[in-house]
Amino acid sequence: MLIRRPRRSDVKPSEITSESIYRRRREFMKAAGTIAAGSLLAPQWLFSRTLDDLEQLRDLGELKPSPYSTDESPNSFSDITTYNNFYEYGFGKDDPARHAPGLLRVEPWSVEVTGECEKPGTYAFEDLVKPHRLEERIYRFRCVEAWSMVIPWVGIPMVNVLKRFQPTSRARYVEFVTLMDPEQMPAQRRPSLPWPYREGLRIDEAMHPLSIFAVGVYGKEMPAQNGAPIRLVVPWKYGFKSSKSLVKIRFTEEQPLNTWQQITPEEYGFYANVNPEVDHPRWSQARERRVGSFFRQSTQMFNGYREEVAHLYRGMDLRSREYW
Ligand SMILES: Nc1nc2c(c(=O)[nH]1)N[C@H]1C(S)=C(S)[C@@H](COP(=O)(O)O)O[C@H]1N2
Ligand SMILES: [Mo]
Repeated sequence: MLIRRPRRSDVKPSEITSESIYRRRREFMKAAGTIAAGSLLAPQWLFSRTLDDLEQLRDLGELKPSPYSTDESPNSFSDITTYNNFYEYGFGKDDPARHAPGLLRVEPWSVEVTGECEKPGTYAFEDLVKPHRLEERIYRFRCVEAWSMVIPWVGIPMVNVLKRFQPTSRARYVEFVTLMDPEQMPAQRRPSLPWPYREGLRIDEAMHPLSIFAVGVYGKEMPAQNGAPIRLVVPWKYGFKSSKSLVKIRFTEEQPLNTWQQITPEEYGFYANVNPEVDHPRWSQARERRVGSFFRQSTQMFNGYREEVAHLYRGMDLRSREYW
């Protein structure tokens, strides 16, 4: 089934009206003493390109707030959509915003599910998302390059989606693969990376309540440059773990090889948990630059999600290369 909706290329980074409204409403709701951040989606008429353009998605006006959200101030819509890593569109931070919106076709979109599960198959994007209530998750996001942002994602807990595929007892890891299509992703014509981009998680990491499939930011559907129409977000890990524009989910028994580990295993591993005490071989990870702010700030263990996730790594020496 093909659903008509406006192309994401219509979302311009300069289109920040909705963001200021969002912020104002947030302030207002805070003042009014409510914590229902998720209900702060502006009325439909305020947005030209909101998630409710996804006609088939359910109850978008009821975007669910989450206790996992930080109350740190989110970066601007402009920061989030013009300073990106999406090497399929080039290595420059502004390349994705310049090229992805005009080239990436997200309609129709489907995700192939394979490997160790009872319900493999090809799922239309709409069918993947429709049964779930969308949540707002305002997360810290830390790139291994030592910059960070706070991003108000819209998404679905990954566990809720993965459970539907009924992973078998042999499924110990999950692999997440990005679209491979040099027509839509021109840098794939060159072997700058071993395409397609792929990442993986241990199954318990994927099932952790903080892990989400994100389908939007700031209450709008996902901009192309951020990995439309669906990408992972795993906030306690370095940003490279979150594959964009997802087309394949594979349950595996063996630990999958992720793109960056494949290219430079001496620099990147599989786990990539944010850790201020383990430096990158070429730079320190102790501090980070919050995009838009002048001063550097300390990086927190597990990007500030230690309480939630430390138990996943009990007994592992996180300094050892094996767990980089
Ligand atoms: N397919 C794909 N996914 C990707 C990347 C990429 O180059 N290609 N870059 C990763 C890196 S290094 C980061 S920091 C984040 C950036 O996400 P953002 O642009 O939405 O902030 O996407 C990650 N996912
Ligand atoms: Mo990154």
